[in-house]
Amino acid sequence: MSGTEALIEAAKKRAAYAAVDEFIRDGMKVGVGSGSTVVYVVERLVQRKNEEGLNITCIPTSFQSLNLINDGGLNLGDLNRHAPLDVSIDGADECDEKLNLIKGAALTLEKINVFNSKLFVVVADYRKESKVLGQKWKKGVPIEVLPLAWRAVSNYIVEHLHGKPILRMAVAKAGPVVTDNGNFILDVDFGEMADPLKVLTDVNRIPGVLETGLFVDMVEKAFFGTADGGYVTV
Ligand code: ABF
Repeated sequence: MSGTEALIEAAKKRAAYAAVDEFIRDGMKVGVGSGSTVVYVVERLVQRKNEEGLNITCIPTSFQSLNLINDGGLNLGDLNRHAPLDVSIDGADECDEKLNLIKGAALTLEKINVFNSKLFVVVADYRKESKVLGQKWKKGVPIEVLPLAWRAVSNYIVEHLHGKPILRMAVAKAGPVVTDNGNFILDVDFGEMADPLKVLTDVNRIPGVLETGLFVDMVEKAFFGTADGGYVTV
């Protein structure tokens, strides 16, 4: 691991540990997001279970987070039994100064958990913080689409919303990435988004779109691990 990679990993870990320690209490129902920063969230939850007997129920957002919960020996719950959740903790690909987010491919289950949580807390390293969405994350906004409609949705976005969509392909471009829900992902470059709510609303009204990876006005607090060995909260 290079020096920069080590700094980034340490920053993710500090953000994750700080968020868990501030927000998670015994008996809570906790939404567990996806991604590499969430690995440290679960690591800290497991530590606290072993050290202080923390007893919580975790509701996953992906196959990855389901495995993390099970491998860590945490109690597994599901949304139908446990909503409303007390808090969800998740990563992000970009977070603007109003705490709006661009999220990743597990966006639909992540958004469902967040919508059904009393609080949503974001954990990330310093590279993810920006003024305006689209300023830093250049891979586009992920949109989960039904496979039979991907080309129609893509064409509509080009013609009417002036976005540049790319169908996300699996490694070696053998075929499209398939989500945990059996759908495809369009990564759409909308440039910088001064009004992400408008983009979200315009996209979500297209038939065939399941959900969009823009999380607008959902975050309670964000923790960013910094490059100097600390973390900041917004
Ligand atoms: C996930 O966290 C995704 O929504 C987003 O893409 C990601 C951030 O990943 P990482 O923590 O690996 O940087 O929930």
